[in-house]
Amino acid sequence: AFYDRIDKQHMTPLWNVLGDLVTPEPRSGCQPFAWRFDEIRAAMVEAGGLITAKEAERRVLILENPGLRGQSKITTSMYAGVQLVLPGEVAPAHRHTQSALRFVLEGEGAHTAVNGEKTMMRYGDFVITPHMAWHDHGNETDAPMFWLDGLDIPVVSFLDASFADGLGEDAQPITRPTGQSLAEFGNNLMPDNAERSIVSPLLNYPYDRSRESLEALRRGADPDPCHGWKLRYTNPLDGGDAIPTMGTAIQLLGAGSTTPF
Ligand code: 1HN
Repeated sequence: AFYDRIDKQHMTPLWNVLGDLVTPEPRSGCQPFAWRFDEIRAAMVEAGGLITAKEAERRVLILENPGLRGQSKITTSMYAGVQLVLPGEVAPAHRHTQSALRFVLEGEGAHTAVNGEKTMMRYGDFVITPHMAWHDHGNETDAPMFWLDGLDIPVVSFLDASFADGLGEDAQPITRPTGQSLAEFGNNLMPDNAERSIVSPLLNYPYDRSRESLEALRRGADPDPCHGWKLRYTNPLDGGDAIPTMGTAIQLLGAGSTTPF
């Protein structure tokens, strides 16, 4: 009777839920699952025949964790999807409070523009789009381009902090030469007047450079027994993660190696 009475007043007893709120160990609805690129690719090619990148705004198939279906989440805190931009297509300019990262899965030469600078994307590149940065994509090559998107959508939703707007244009004005951010920040150098930021000023961490570092380590250093040779993508301004809400790293595992749990 007490519970019924207080329920009408929007109150509920802690002692009935405490054990579910504060658990002795993390409890996750996530389940381990592997998506195969050949299956994703086939579905994306089909999607390519059904809707254009422009019509879709972003032509993406969301990877939904089997334990979290219907929530657009790959883990409790992350969204992921695979995006296809066909030759001649554009994904129009917009911005939002969610941050995005991209790992290129197939293709070479399509571009992303971020905050007035274009970066040409190649297989294996790691590309970031910080929160509230204008961004658009285009593919002027003659081959389809696929990449994996990761966004901090669940974190931003948790804080009720989603804002977005469109530029009303396919492409934003380009105000900086391609490669400028890499020239400024990619060689352990930075402009004299660079302001500190918790988000990396680098748009693209090219795979050829990351691979070169990993190969040098493989030749000269023992692998970590669990992680192999692993390097984090960093923000050169403060040594933190490239995007603070989603830590990222690139990892090389020796052929035949297994890692302990
Ligand atoms: C977005 O802006 C992109 O810019 C991809 O490529 C996926 C998923 C949800 C919200 C915004 C992109 C997205 C997204």
